[in-house]
Amino acid sequence: MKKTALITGATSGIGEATAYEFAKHNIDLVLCGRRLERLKAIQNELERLTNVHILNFDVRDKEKTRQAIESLPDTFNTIDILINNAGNAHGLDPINEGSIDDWDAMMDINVKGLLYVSKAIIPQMTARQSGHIINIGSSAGKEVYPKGNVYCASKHAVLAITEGMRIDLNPFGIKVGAINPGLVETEFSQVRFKGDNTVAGSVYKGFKALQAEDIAEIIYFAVSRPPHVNIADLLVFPTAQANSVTVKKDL
Ligand code: NDP
Ligand code: 8X3
Repeated sequence: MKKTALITGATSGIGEATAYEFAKHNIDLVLCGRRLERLKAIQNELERLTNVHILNFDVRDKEKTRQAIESLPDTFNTIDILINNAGNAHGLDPINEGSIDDWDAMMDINVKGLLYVSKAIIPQMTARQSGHIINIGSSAGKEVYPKGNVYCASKHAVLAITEGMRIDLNPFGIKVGAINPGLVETEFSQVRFKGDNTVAGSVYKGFKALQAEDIAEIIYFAVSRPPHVNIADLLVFPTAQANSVTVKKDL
């Protein structure tokens, strides 16, 4: 039976690559993000391979999030797979210098946004007693690094929520897991450093970072396991990275 996946943050990086990977494997797609032109362009590309519906909303807006998901047409409203991927870091500052706006953005998008999307989709999964939720955490959800403070806290929260979901949704046979990447070369650092491409580019200089496609392949692996297998928690680094602060660079 053909499955339908809803992917948040599908306009770039890991979410976009996951959309391409899923389309290759004939999974129907509901692609979400704020940048409508990008959503349309990706839809245009992927409709050659599978059925694609786009939803344009900001995960910080709980009402818009609910309405967008409620608006899904019959052919797309059975979500078998939810990929909670939308998120970013905003700033890299010591806690004594951090911006409250940056803190709000990270907690509102990475934590509360993930909850709003999940709240809109979980009831149909519990009703059907089936479904698969993958939350994109981070190595920053497993350790705290200097100046990572609130971003790390948001990703620690994603891991706690993932574990809570897995426990509470266990009676319904719903799979829940987290994929936690280390350094992935996406638009992540452009967002973190507010468009300063020199600083953003320097994050990935001198070593081969993970690519969005590497994570997309792992996400597909997770969703394509047999019914009795759930990948609960996976930490993925580039070979050059040993932990958040130990990266072998040849500069
Ligand atoms: P990108 O910046 O390339 O992608 C982020 C995605 O999130 C975009 O599609 C963006 O879409 C979406 N997004 C951001 N804010 C909102 C919002 N308010 N409402 C709806 N969608 C939003 O980064 P990545 O692909 O790297 O990041 C994806 C996930 O992976 C994030 O959760 C990130 O924390 C995590 N991660 C990234 C790592 C890395 O090194 N790159 C490592 C570990 C985890 P749009 O702007 O169109 O709304
Ligand atoms: C993104 C990876 O190391 O910048 O979650 O926090 S890191």
